[in-house]
Amino acid sequence: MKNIIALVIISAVQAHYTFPDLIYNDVTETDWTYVRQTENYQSHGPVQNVTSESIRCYQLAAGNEGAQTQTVTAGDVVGFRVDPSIQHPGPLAFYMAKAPTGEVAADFDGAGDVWFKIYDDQPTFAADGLTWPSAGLTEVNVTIPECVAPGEYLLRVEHIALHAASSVGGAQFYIACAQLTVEGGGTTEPEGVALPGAYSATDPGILFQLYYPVPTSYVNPGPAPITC
Ligand SMILES: *[C@@H]1O[C@H](CO)[C@@H](O)[C@H](O)[C@H]1NC(C)=O
Ligand SMILES: *[C@@H]1O[C@H](CO)[C@@H](O)[C@H](O)[C@H]1NC(C)=O
Ligand SMILES: [Cu+2]
Repeated sequence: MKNIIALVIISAVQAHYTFPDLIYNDVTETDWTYVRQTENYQSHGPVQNVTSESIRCYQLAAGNEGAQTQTVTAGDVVGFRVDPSIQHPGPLAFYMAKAPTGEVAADFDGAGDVWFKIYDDQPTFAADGLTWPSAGLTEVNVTIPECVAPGEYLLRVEHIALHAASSVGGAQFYIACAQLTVEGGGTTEPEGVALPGAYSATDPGILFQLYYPVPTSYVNPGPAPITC
């Protein structure tokens, strides 16, 4: 009993989170059905080394880890449940990576210059501090761009917690990847970046002083989101 109480207190203090379930057509899947199980599935802790392999999908193990692939239509909204909620301040982003022709998402490791961003957000700036749109959310979602070519994809969610980001390695990355078959769509196959590779620990949006003096701008790390 004591141990359970201690664990509860520790997890409350740590305020960490995971993205275990894909949400599609208002259905929230059970944990790790369409999302590759992450290394932090128990601890809920973050990735802090942006050059480590963990920055890609934070996988517990290589391969698809038994995850299934959800079929969606380009233009649809797809979400992730947050366990328990976005508890730290910082930007939310989504990336996609298309598997090479002939390879299914379940076999795709996401290596190479394959990741393109489809969404990121900005805080509102006020004299008393920054407010992020994702604060406190228990689910986060994104529209699969209508123009992307149909095919097999990984969808990567990333929330960067900035509360301790004023020292190198202090930013906390919460990440997960789901497997999608995208139907419909257009012909766009955007240029991609590599993960790891796209981020440096000293990027202005990663090494960032959140509190005082109160910032008046924020530069999202990585490429700009694609536009259709
Ligand atoms: C980050 O990860 C890279 C690649 O695995 C490794 O070489 C480096 O030592 C790590 N840095 C820290 C601070 O752990
Ligand atoms: C997306 O997430 C937001 C914030 O949780 C929610 O208000 C909205 O209803 C969601 N949209 C869809 C289509 O699920
Ligand atoms: Cu935390």
